[in-house]
Amino acid sequence: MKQKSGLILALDVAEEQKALQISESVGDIVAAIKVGYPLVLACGLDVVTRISKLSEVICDFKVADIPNVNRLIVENAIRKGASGIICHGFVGRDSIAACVKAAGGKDVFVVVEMSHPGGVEFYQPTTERFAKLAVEVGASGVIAPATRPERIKYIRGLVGELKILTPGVGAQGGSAQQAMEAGADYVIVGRSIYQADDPRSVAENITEEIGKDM
Ligand code: NUP
Repeated sequence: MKQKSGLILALDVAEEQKALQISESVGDIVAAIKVGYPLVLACGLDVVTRISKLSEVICDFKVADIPNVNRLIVENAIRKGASGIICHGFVGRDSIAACVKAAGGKDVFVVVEMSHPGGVEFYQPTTERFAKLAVEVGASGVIAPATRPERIKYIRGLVGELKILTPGVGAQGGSAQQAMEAGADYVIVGRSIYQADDPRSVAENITEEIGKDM
């Protein structure tokens, strides 16, 4: 990912026209646009190709299957123009390694702790193992919670130079600036941007807020 800014847009809308409109308006100021099931299940995987003309695309498919199926999912996303993919950490070394191999040099980000309250239940006790696994299999980075900046700091200590992408800013209560100060490389922001009357101006405000610390 080219570091155009520290902001990644999570585009969880379900209408293609709206998705493309927002992508066009912020494509030049975000580092990437993250596309997940809400958009792809509504519009089909070709939406990835269309958005990839406007921005780098990260497919947040939270891939969590056996190695062979992980490979098939990642190959599909990359073929459609994704430059990165997000997979779950809990499926184990072979499944994550299959994603890295199938990505063929494109970015793979491993979830090591989720941002919602339930993220402390099963993910948090095992974060250290997932983070070490991400390093060992050659992932590009990890997903860590902006809702718990102290955990970003802790995870930074485990993953060294790997990229830390952090969701949970805005609607989930996290602060972009605090997340960056704790050691994140990118904040992932969805509703605060795509539900705003003027998504571009919100995106600009966030890039300015975090820009000071980069
Ligand atoms: O732990 C995670 N938390 C999280 O919110 C891992 C994620 N991938 N996400 C994603 O980030 C979530 O699927 C959504 O697309 C985005 C946050 O959106 P919002 O809360 O800013 O609307």
